[in-house]
Amino acid sequence: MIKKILIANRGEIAVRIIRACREMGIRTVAIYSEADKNALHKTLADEAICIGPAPSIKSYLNQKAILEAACLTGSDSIHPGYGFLSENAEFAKICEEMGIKFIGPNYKLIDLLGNKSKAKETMKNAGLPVVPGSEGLVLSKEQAIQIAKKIEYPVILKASAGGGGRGIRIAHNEKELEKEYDIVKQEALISFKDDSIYIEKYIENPRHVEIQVLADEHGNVVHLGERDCSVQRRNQKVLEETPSGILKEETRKKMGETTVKAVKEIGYTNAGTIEFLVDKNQKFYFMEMNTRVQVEHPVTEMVTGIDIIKEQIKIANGDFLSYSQNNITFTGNSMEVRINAENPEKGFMPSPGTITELHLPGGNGVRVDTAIYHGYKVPANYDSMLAKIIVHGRDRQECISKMKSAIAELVIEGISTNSDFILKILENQNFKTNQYDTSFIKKEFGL
Ligand code: MV4
Repeated sequence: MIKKILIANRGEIAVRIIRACREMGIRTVAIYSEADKNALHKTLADEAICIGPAPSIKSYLNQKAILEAACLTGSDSIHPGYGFLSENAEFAKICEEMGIKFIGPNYKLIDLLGNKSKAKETMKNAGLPVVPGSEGLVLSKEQAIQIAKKIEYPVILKASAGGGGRGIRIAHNEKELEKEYDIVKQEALISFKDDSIYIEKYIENPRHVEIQVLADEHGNVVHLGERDCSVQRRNQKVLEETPSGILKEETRKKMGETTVKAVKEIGYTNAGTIEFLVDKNQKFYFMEMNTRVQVEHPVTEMVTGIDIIKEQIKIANGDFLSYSQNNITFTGNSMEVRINAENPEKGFMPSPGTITELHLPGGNGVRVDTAIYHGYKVPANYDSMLAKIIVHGRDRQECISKMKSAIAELVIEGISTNSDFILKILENQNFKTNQYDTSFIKKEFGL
């Protein structure tokens, strides 16, 4: 029985997890860095332990310090949140060996799915459609050229150890491929200490659509519909919504069903997200699987009424899923925006500092997930996300109206934020009419 969870994270997601635990009667242990001694997650948890200096590498990524904190506090499990150690297979393995339940899938699946080339092969074998390309890794420049001739340009080179848009290069012809091949190899070696790459056909102007799944430890798998995350700036999501405005009901059904089948097939457990690219002809292709809870999970919670964090904990506890596919229903639309401490006027440069005035929006169908408060000092050491504003409406139009109203109400002073930039997205004609894809921000705002 899970009785005490150490939350190996900070910020809004740590607070989100603490709240779920409190509702469930589970004790919580916060870990915090020296830069986070005034952080909300430290205050809200039942217990808190300082695990090191400000830099992540010495604190939130410090496996030894975190595991010592877990032992010292008698924590029976660890929730890793997102980022940090959440997709670190080695950490999940050590947890298991120490008899601490890692709230996520088995370390072998984290390892497998973290290797993007192996993940693609595995999911292809499990029945998911994939983009045509190399079968596994590309071992030489000559082989890359051969495959590109067959699948035709443009092509995309991807680092197998990459993911989330890191370590990818596009080539429109053989000359570019020769150049980009060397660059992606070199970058992968430096960034990931692993220069293995694969190649595939470059899908132009796709949508990024992902399916949320829950899988218990008894072989039951359900999906919670999709999230459209096509509004991104340099591979960073800015706005997410559900349902996707482009999916036909038939496509949605097929995506959900094939995803559940594949997830069952690979023996995955806990919460997971399967990312797809969807092209103009409603063809969908498996990209990557994320083995953690995601930043944008609230939009799914809004339309399904399912608490994804609570489900993660129940699954880790060995419980059966509380839902079967038949009793999962989807009501209305939901949209989320990420408010970041950054200055769009200065190339979105991070803007840490003290929040001197604060008013967070609220009201019917408006949810704010955040760990900031009046007088809080945003440290320079971590991700710049300050808050997520999530709205729930009858339809997409109502979501846009609610979001504009919520942002108009938002007051954050003392630091710069991207809230005006988000307003411009919400007022953009192509966004309003659902005519956007992953290149939307680049095309519309030149960013
Ligand atoms: C692609 C692609 C087009 N064709 N693969 C970027 C992040 C990583 N998850 C995969 N990515 C892409 N892979 C093929 N074969 C376009 C992207 C891509 C992208 C995907 C989703 C959201 C935003 C994106 C921005 C640029 C490129």
